[in-house]
Amino acid sequence: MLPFSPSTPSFLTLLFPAAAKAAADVVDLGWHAPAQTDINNLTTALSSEGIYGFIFNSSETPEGQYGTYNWCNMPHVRTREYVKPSDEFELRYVEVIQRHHKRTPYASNAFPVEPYHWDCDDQGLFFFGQRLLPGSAWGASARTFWDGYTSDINPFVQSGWIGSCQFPQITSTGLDDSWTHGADLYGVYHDLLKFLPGKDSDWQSKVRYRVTTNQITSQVAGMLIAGTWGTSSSIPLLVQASAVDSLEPAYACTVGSTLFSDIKSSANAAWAEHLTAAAGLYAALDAISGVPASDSGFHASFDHYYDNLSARQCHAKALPCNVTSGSCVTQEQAHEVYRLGQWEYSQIYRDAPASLAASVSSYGVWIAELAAHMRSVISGTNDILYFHNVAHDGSISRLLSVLQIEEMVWPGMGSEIIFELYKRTDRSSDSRVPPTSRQLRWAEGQGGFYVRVLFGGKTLKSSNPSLGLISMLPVETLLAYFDGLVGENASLVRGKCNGSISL
Ligand SMILES: *[C@@H]1O[C@H](CO)[C@@H](O)[C@H](O)[C@H]1NC(C)=O
Ligand SMILES: *[C@@H]1O[C@H](CO)[C@@H](O)[C@H](O)[C@H]1NC(C)=O
Ligand SMILES: *[C@@H]1O[C@H](CO)[C@@H](O)[C@H](O)[C@H]1NC(C)=O
Ligand SMILES: *[C@@H]1O[C@H](CO)[C@@H](O)[C@H](O)[C@H]1NC(C)=O
Ligand SMILES: *[C@@H]1O[C@H](CO)[C@@H](O)[C@H](O)[C@H]1NC(C)=O
Ligand SMILES: CC(=O)N[C@H]1CO[C@H](CO)[C@@H](O)[C@@H]1O
Repeated sequence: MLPFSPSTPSFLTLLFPAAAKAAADVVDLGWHAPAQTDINNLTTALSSEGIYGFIFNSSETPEGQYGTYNWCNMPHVRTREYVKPSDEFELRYVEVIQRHHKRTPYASNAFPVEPYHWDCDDQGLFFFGQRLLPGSAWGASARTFWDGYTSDINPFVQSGWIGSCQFPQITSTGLDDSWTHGADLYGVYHDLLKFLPGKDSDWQSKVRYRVTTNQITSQVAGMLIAGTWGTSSSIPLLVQASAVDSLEPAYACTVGSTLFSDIKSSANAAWAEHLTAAAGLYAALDAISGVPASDSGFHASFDHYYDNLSARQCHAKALPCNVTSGSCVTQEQAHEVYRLGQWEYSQIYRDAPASLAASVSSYGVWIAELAAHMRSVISGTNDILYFHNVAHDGSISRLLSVLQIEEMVWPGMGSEIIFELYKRTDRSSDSRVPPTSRQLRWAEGQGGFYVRVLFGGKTLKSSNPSLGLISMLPVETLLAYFDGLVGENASLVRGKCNGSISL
């Protein structure tokens, strides 16, 4: 990778010239391999037992085990476990990005014959337009909601799942998880840290919520906001146009798509090896499900089987059986699917050296938006305290890839990454930021802003030596890393996506 050399004076250069220059000169923009663990070890994925102590069959994580990976409801910050920084650090800004909570499977992940129902008659999807202009002669909209049903007359049967849900739709218990998630965030950032304003204050001018155009993110946001603020009033959800949305991400990025396809192709020896080694498992699952061996969607990766099985288990539904032969998917087969799914996510987003370039190009716009939010807080031109994004596993995975997380996992339902921006207030204090050997501390006494990144409520550890354990990292280092990869205001991203800027 080329060292980052800004051609125009950036915000940081103007505000903290020495710090920004030092950061740009020394920050490491290269890809660094993740740690070797069971998750990215193909032998373990294929031939161990269980699923590494992870939870796949309930949203509840037993007390005392909170923080454990739970596919149905990933850990997030809560007052009980939250580690409060020392008093010399004053919180100035929080940006949260999370995956939506648990849902039905997607239509594409159903087996050819789906005798099982998923019904959603116990909830309404409220959907209506209403003028925002005050004093409109036509008044407020009725609170209309979608009431899914199947017609006895309609001869066209939708392929895939049957039932009154949309596929996908956040389930009722997934809505409950969303509410709890919101309440827990208020517990930490209001009750514990006294950072967010109270429920009866003008909190709406201090916070922003953002979703993708996939409706399930709005379903989560409504419940999350109610859980946080105890409100049932009208709240705007920021959303970009569906063809260019950076949060999902949905903007066209040919180079990024090609890099990801190459990782998931026989051109990648590790990928080819895992599919070959899993042939027996595939044959067994196909015989039960009736999925033809020629179905490329099911056989390009374990994604579809994983979603089909895990969505059922998270909702306490039995593993599927073949009504003709009577044989059923066993728990051990399901666990092997889950282990292989974890291995695949680590391969796609971390182990493959091209993963960084693929994620940088396809998620670079959101990265630049985050950087811009932090810059405007630092320069005092933004009084938003809290920005909350509701997104997808593809969003969280790309962000973990850009941050080069040391141990990649498939981000489960409700997975949460938080960026906390602090200002160090007490410069005379003797207490020092604990130095980590390879992190750069040149910014001490310069801007005085520091970042902590939490994943699943715990400090995120990066394999990139410039980032390391991202706890009170001088913000100049993180911004120089982001700028070097995507450019300030995403200036490099279109070029990286269309191949006019080499990666
Ligand atoms: C992968 O796991 C196997 C079986 O536990 C072990 O023998 C091997 O050393 C591991 N590979 C790496 C690279 O850690
Ligand atoms: C969930 O899975 C764990 C481990 O596989 C098992 O011990 C537990 O009994 C299961 N719980 C339910 C409700 O099936
Ligand atoms: C069930 O098993 C039979 C016999 O192995 C197979 O022909 C069929 O495709 C399987 N799937 C379903 C959904 O019946
Ligand atoms: C980035 O965008 C912001 C806001 O639009 C602007 O103030 C700033 O000058 C831009 N920075 C660069 C380097 O173009
Ligand atoms: C590729 O992106 C660059 C940088 O934004 C742009 O100037 C150029 O027009 C784009 N080329 C094509 C073929 O879209
Ligand atoms: C693997 C699996 O669960 N397959 C199932 C996917 O879900 C449908 C319906 O729930 C089952 O019929 C399939 O067997």
